[in-house]
Amino acid sequence: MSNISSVDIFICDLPTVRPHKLAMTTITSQAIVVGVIKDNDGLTGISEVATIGGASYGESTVEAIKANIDNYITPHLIGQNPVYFSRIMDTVAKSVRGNFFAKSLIETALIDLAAKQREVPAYELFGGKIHDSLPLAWTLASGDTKRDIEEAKEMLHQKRHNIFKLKIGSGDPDTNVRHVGEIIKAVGDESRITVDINQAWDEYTALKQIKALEEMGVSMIEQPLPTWNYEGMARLTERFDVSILADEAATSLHDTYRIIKERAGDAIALKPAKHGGILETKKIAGIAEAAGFGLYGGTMIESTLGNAIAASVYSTISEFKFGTEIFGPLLYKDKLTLEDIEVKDFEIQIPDDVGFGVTLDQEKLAHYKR
Ligand code: MUC
Ligand code: MG
Repeated sequence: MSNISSVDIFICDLPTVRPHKLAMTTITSQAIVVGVIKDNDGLTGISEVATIGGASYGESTVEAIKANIDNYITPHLIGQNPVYFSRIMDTVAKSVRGNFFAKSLIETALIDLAAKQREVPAYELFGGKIHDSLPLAWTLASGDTKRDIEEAKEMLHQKRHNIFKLKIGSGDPDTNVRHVGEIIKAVGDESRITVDINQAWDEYTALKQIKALEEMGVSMIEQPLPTWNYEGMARLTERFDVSILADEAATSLHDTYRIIKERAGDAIALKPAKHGGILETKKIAGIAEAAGFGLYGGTMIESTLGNAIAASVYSTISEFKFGTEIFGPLLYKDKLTLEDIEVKDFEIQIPDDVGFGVTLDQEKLAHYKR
């Protein structure tokens, strides 16, 4: 097996098919980072992480990811054997604190390279797949109720999605909850509805609005309170029957352990980038499972490459009580890989090709990189 000869990090901007409105930002173009690691035999491992709204969603920005990899992580990689990705990441962890997105980008490129050296799908390096396909939610977030309803009906018609997540953190809570009611009235019989507040409410707003959402039949409430409010999340979890999902708050293994211990939620949104890679994602899935927490296969809205990485690790996890939302590629006007994602009967199909099953389109990379 051949050792690592180079590490290259590219920042790209990909335009979306429509504005995607969250509490803290509206996405019209997504900043993503692509990692390319080569070995001495000329094989290439590739990976992607996506960030949302500069530094408004989370602490990791694309510029910081690139700078910290180039300066502090790459020196640990050159000359190493990628098959020992676990040992390499253990060494990196001892000298680089935090930087979960950067670590995820590197670890997954190492895994892609190691899998290509062995000519196996990447999931064979962390347990093998359990699922051939997984339920796939779509986020209705155009900012317009009528447009959201039309979009939902079209997705149902195409058998693309029958789980819809509504972004309701921006603007007046009463108006937003009425918007949820209208969508449930229009498509609630054929679909399951969840909401994501992206930390925007205080506890008093949450008490009033979650009661109304629960009565409407919403099946999951995602990150209603700011990340720091563990106690408030625990009180909401205790009070309501509807599931309270920790997303932005559930980042590192240690933060997630605290959520589980304090019951500051009863479900966890997994995302390889926010946890620092696939190995950490599997550990988090394990502690959540041990505590009886439900799992959700989350997304940072990656394009085809990052999405294939999430699909690969989620395929090895036994149960997603709330399904997955790895729809990212469907929100973009274009892609950086030769392959697209495949959706059949409301489920994303897990790619089985070598590595993460995707190849970089060099022309597209050259076009979209900064
Ligand atoms: C989030 O907070 O869940 C994932 C799907 C979506 O629409 O937004 C992202 C971020
Ligand atoms: Mg969320």
